[in-house]
Amino acid sequence: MLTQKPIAFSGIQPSGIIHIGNYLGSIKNWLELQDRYQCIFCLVDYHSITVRQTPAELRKNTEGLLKLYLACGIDPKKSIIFIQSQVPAHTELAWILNTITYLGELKRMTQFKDKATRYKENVNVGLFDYPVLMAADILLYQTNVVPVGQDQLQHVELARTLAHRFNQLYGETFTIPQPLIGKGAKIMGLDDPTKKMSKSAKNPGNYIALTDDVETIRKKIARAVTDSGYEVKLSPDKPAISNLLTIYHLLSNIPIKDLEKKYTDKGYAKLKKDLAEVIINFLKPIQEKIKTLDQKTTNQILAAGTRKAQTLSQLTLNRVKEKMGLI
Ligand code: AQP
Repeated sequence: MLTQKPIAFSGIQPSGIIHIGNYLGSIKNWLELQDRYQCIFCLVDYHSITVRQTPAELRKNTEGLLKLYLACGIDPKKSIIFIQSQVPAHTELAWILNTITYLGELKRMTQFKDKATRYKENVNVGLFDYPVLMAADILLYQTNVVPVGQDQLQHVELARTLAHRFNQLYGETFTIPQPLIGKGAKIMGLDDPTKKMSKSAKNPGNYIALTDDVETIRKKIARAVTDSGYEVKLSPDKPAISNLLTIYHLLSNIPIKDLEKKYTDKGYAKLKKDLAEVIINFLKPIQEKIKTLDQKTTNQILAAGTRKAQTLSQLTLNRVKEKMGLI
């Protein structure tokens, strides 16, 4: 069923509406891989329920995320697209991998520490175990590369460790995956440039969602925090302006040096005003494309992707069970 191309696997949680950080850190790189790799793109809904979701919202966000994948340019003729909870091998392999994962390894995970602080009222076992499920997602498809943002690097490292460990314990079974970190490695929050932009942020002013309308984008960028001073410059002591310049550069392809020159003596307000228009123009074709996608088409794409994912994942799961002596 698969070509001889190396395999790339990645996913996004339907835990909100994806933002330009998800696009620049993740989807933009996916698009570039579609010809060279057999790409498998998952909607990781089991991951998203590690934080409390409203059922109706989760359903809407999952359908919306699928449309956004397609509108951004993920091509179902080239790539396999499916929903994690529709392929049971993911949770089955996660259970198996749990038995070779050490508590200390999971306690070190910065995403767990961060989310356990943010969601104090719901520090559940799933949140702790998230990286093992992610390792299962990746290893089930004999993945060669995992295109993700910088924030997910630690989790991919764990997947590599578990693959090595399993292979040593039970014999060669899993391909060892490599992380692939793109240029838009980490986009920071518009309201707090010391933390990453996050779709589940309480303040919607933290992010620009790919579906935000023109006025919302202008307002959010106008309100984005800035640094002291007035110089438009990429610098560690200017985290807010550096973040805005990075977004501008990645969406327009204009080198940062040229942007710094362009905004010399023009101040932050002009930079923000122009950046808002760059974002609006960038998002326009994506938003237009979403309107053309109907339910019947997306259902057919999902059904085809699920069938392929089920077949592939079962091959690996059967091999794993056999190696372990599970009948
Ligand atoms: N701020 C970011 N900059 C660059 N890349 C990012 N990614 C996420 N935030 C940024 C990348 O997007 C992909 C999908 O992420 P995810 O949905 O699995 O969850 P996440 O990393 O936890 O993203 P969010 O937006 O912060 O979601 P919530 O708020 O639900 O936790 C990944 O490849 C990630 O690296």
